[in-house]
Amino acid sequence: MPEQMESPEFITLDQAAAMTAGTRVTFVPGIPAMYSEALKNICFVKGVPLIRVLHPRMGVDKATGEDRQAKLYELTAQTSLPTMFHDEERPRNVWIEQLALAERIGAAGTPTLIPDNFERRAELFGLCAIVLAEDGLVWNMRILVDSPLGQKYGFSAEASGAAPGKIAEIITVLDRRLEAQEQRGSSYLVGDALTAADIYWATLSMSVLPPLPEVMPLTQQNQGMLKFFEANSQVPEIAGALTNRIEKHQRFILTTHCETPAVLGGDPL
Ligand SMILES: N[C@@H](CCC(=O)N[C@@H](CS)C(=O)NCC(=O)O)C(=O)O
Repeated sequence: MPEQMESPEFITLDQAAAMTAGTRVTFVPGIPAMYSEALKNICFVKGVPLIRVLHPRMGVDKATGEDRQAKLYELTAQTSLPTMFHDEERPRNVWIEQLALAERIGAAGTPTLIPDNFERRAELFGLCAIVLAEDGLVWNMRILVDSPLGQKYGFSAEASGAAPGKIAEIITVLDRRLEAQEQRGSSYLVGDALTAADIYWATLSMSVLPPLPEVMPLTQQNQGMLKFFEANSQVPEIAGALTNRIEKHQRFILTTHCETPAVLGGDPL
């Protein structure tokens, strides 16, 4: 009998915006939205307690006829997730500023996710950017197929055609990096300890290499998304770049340093 899945509370965006204390982050219950899942893992490692906020979905509210994301846009001038509120500070909408905030407010004694050494820090942000930034692995993953989300993030036949090659190239850069690190006795991407690069890559790599249910549980809400991730791992160029080393690192980081099974809310299958 699988372990009973924890079901977290979610507050509304209005409630989150009205609060003046605590760290509030937007999620979709039951769905591992990749950037939200990564920020959740970053905050887990940094010991930052999170208050979960319902991300307003795209579209019009049937009752009021209003755009469901109008308030989100008013607060943040964008409509993606996660949005991160902390005390009365300005909301953060982009991974690099969310990471800086988590590092600053993180609990004493938790790992330093952004190296003090600037050479290592340059390596860290370079590796994170090819995964998270525009035209990185996730942006290209999203345009592998034509969808409302793909359309929002620049889908075209040409861009979609080039996406598998770019994704494979990025995976190979990370694989070569892990190989070089292994040769110097490190299981991590940068230096000799866990950094944000490991957490971001291990989490975002789920979009091309979905982990087992013990790590990412199936819910009624995420079946379609996990099937999409599974299909991505079968795209020949991507499959060709996915090594055992990549799989081992993903499993090691998620099961050793992150919360597993992932707590998503929603309805367990
Ligand atoms: N703004 C974020 C990216 C966030 C992002 O792309 N989030 C995806 C989910 S993981 C999203 O919101 N997708 C739905 C949407 O854009 O409506 C960043 O650059 O760090």
